[in-house]
Amino acid sequence: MSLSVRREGAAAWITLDRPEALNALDGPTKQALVEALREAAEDPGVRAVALTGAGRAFCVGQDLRELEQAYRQGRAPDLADALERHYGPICRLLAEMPKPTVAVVNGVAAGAGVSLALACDLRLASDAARWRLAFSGIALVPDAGSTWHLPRVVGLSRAMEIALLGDWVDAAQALQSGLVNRVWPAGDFPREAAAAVAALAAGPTLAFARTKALFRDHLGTDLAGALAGEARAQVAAGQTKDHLEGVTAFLEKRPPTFQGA
Ligand code: T3D
Repeated sequence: MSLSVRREGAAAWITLDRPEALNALDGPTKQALVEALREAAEDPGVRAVALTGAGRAFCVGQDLRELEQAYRQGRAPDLADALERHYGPICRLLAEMPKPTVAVVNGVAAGAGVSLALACDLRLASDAARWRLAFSGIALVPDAGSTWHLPRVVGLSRAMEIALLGDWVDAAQALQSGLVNRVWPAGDFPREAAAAVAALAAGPTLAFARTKALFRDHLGTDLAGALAGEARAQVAAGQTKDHLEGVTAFLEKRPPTFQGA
């Protein structure tokens, strides 16, 4: 099996599991990822989703051996199918998931592997991780949402640098540029990342879902539109059990216990 899913409390952990190919994305892995993300999105018991890789890599992007025969015969491959059936849906499922999504970047990330991490809400990284957009190395444009996400995450100038110069980005550079949110030493990484994911899964899930949607929607909205969107979302958030629990817990001087409802 090229992908595994396990539950840790209310968090779904999806592990790309082709360590011998550095978790390159072949057809079955991409299809399994689409299905795992759909199930996580629809399961109300799942309140956070973590995406990680088995072995020394997070994900090195498209499996370049999948179309080896066509390439060796000098035939141009049809890339539309993979984008429409897999990369597009995977990117949207991660970005639009109604609960937090976290890329737990344990090791090397390249090509569409970087795109997947960028589609997540947060990126937590081991100091052993390194990043390369890599598309230019095979004369392609960045895809799977990375032309949309990367400039928004690190700014246009840095995005151009990462895409055009094609250098490796190490953990320190990734942290400095905002490409990742947290970096831990490799030895501490599994424990620290698990704790961060567990904390998100114990959070106010509906408020998180609305927060994600507001940030994304308001990237293309003027201030008046953003204020109106916030008002609509806040009225709904104010009706949730978790809002009542949050305020009650504050008044009772205790930590809140959110149910994601
Ligand atoms: O086709 C389409 O649909 C187009 C869409 C493209 C989207 C993309 O993602 S484009 C970018 C694709 N990714 C890359 O270009 C990265 C290719 N990999 C590398 O450059 C290197 O593997 C790394 C620098 C990431 C790591 O190097 P290293 O020396 O640590 O490991 P390695 O020996 O190169 O790799 C270990 C194994 O993984 C090796 O297999 P082997 O020879 O031991 O049987 C290698 O072939 C395999 N592997 C690494 N990357 C891929 C891969 N196999 C298939 N596809 C890969 N992308």
